Amino acid sequence: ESVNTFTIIILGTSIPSNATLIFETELLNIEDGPPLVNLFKEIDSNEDSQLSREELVEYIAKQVPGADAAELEEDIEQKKLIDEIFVHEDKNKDGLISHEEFSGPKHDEL
Ligand SMILES: [Ca+2]
Ligand SMILES: [Ca+2]
Repeated sequence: ESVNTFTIIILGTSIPSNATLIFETELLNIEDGPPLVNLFKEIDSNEDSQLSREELVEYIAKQVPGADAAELEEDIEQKKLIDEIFVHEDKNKDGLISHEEFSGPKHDEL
């Protein structure tokens, strides 16, 4: 059984380790180095250059086999951690993470 660990730490090193979101997934293994994806683009499903909470939850749900966004939102622990991400990433507190605010991988040339 190959279960890799996907951590939301890829969203940014500014997130304290006690707020690390850990998911077991067979889809990703980014522990061995920086991810080669433009994560911002991956999460921004409506391409308005802002990450909404909804988009983040949907993205995370996609990484967890068998989970869906509604389930994640009902999980109090996950909810807390998603809140935590917004506290750290959403610098101007408008409820959206802009491309500028986002501290994870967000450039195509990475
Ligand atoms: Ca968006
Ligand atoms: Ca913001």
